[in-house]
Amino acid sequence: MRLLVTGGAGFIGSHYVRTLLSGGFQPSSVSAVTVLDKLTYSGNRANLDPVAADPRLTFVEGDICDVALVDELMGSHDAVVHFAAESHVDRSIASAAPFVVTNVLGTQTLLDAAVRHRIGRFLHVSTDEVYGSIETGSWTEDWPLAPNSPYAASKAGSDLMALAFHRTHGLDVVVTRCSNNYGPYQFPEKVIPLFVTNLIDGATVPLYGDGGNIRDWLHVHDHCVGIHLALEKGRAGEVYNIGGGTEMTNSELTGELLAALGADWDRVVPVTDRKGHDRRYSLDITKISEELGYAPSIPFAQGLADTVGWYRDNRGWWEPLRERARLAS
Ligand code: NAD
Ligand code: TDX
Repeated sequence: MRLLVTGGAGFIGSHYVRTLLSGGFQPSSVSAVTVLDKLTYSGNRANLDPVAADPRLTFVEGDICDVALVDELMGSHDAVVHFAAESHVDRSIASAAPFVVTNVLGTQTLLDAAVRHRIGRFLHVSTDEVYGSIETGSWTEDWPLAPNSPYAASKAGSDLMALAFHRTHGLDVVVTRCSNNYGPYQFPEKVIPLFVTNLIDGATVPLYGDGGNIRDWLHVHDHCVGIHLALEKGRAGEVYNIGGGTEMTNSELTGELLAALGADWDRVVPVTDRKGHDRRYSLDITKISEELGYAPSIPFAQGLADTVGWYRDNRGWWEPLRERARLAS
């Protein structure tokens, strides 16, 4: 299988490509990988350095909205894993336009080309945020979509577009919806790497609202294992939730991070809440567990300790990115 990976220089996409080319997914029918990435503020070619010399890897710097480029690439591939997106909720509140362009139009551009070239499988990486916010219980895949942020609405648009291309054109589409990822190489604007790098630097951390919002944390490796299972064994036209099974409030998470870095609560600054801040996300992962044998394998305490250690050891990776984040905002 010749695989086209969009957004493969980002946090999750690069973990997927590094693991795939290191033989970390078994079985795997992938023989060659092309990464298509625009290298926006969150894209970083260095994320692929560990596998850069692999002859099976080709890197193409380009935009998923570029119809001619996408058409040319699609013709020489058998399957697509589509990660590329504008991914940060706060940026979508400040300016929604790039989210609609990349997440909706970019996905439609890829889907059109996939139909033209009769691509064998199109795996669309979606998010639990498309379901909205849930007070009690957990979302199953047939839950109605009710996105709240412009980011989530743009992801819901792309998610539904992918499913529509299956129903309308018979394209072999699989959609995965995952919870909050964490791990090494995550851009230091998301809450865990932002807080970790601020604490390492002796700075304060901004906790939104009352700190009671709940997220389900999923190690990026477990997420990628779930994606690969869905790519290899998922049923066409189906949606699979991928969760981590570790729900906690942002205050609880902050407490864990302070403890890991030997800092006190005086480093936490309560700030004005995010507009439209979803209270809780929670995924039911029965379907992917029973059909595809998925189970998260990295305990949160271990994953978080390893992640904190990685940021401690890799200042050279994140320091320039913090400046880039400031310039992009
Ligand atoms: P990221 O921001 O780290 O990476 C996104 C990548 O896409 C970057 O390399 C960027 O350069 C690239 N990109 C952006 N616009 C592009 C364009 N127009 N053309 C080509 N490339 C473009 O994001 P991430 O956290 O790795 O997220 C990857 C995917 O997973 C996204 O689709 C996101 O919605 C989804 N997701 C992420 C999380 C999470 O917790 N991070 C949770 C659920 C779903
Ligand atoms: O400075 C902060 N302070 C704070 O309290 C930031 C950046 C966040 N938060 C809170 C808001 C959220 O409740 O922490 C929680 C997590 O925030 P983010 O890291 O921005 O993630 P979230 O908004 O939950 O969205 C993430 O998970 C779903 C990803 O960014 C999305 O791409 C994914 O789809």
